[in-house]
Amino acid sequence: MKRILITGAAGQIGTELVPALLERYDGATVVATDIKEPTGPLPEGARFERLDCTDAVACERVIQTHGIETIYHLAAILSASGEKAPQKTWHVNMDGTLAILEAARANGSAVFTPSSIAAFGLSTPPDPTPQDTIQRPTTMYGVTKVAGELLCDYYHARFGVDTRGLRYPGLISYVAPPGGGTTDWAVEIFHAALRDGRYTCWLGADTQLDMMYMPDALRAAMELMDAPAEDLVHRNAFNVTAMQLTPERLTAALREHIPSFEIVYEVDPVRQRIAESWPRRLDDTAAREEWGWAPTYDLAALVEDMLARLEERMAAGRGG
Ligand code: NAD
Ligand code: AKB
Repeated sequence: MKRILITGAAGQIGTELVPALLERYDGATVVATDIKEPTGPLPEGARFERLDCTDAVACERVIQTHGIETIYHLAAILSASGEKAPQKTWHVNMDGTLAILEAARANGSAVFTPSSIAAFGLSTPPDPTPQDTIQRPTTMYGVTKVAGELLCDYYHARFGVDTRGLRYPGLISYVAPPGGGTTDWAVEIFHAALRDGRYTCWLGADTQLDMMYMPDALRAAMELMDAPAEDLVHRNAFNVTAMQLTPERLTAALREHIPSFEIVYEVDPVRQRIAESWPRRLDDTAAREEWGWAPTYDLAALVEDMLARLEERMAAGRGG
């Protein structure tokens, strides 16, 4: 029986990873931890514990008490929120990752830590961005993502901890709201389209970013953790991608379903600058070759599913 712990489990990814893990691993126990309570009840097989990932003693105690085999370390402060509190972002993202890696080392646990397109910067080749390339990010979030990738590599090489990770693009989902990132517009636009029929977009019409639908992101994490260790060369920072979106492109796809949908632009210079420093498209050849990564949702499939699921939730009074 698998025993899994998630940090940051009440966030955009964690909220959906808890049931996804229970579905994939029959009879698993999932300990969902966060500094805030989950917004809804947890499925059978999961339990919530309050855990600040920067508290190294508490991390080690919880991981040891539950005999945790695998940790999905999701707790972090994202890019836009990070620019409002850079020192706190360094503390949560770096001291939290160190505490989790130390607890994993003491307990023999494997660790999944997501990195991001934010780990790249203006001097990185943007389209396509190679797996191994220049990483000089300009946000505190990006700095912590590069440092986190290196720290996870170090814990594997120096202490033999089974660390693995993905560089996620922006993630689009309908269950939990995104947590203060630069790619959040691509989630907000769906809610606004259904609720108001119009969206005021803070990103430029033709600014292109890599994106992925949440079911693919969850499957990628679990498939990477299940991959035979001997097949992995990169381990902690696999580029993965599914589609490339601009506000204009997503608007056109939304109009296939909601022809009257309107978009206006009021660009936020801070988030625009961050977006322009990130890749336009990741090259995910290494992930495809080393552990068989392939996305299933393209833009059309994403839009169709997002709208249908969000409409269901709105009808049930659970979102909008
Ligand atoms: P989120 O902001 O939705 O959730 C993060 C969670 O961490 C929140 O529930 C928050 O309460 C919790 N948290 C914050 N400080 C904490 C602390 N000290 N101790 C414990 N928990 C704490 O973020 P997310 O979108 O779910 O992202 C999860 C991970 O995936 C992060 O590492 C993020 O960098 C990475 N990622 C996300 C995306 C995306 O588009 N969502 C893209 C690339 C990478
Ligand atoms: C953000 O915009 O900060 C995140 C990310 C791409 O890491 N969604």
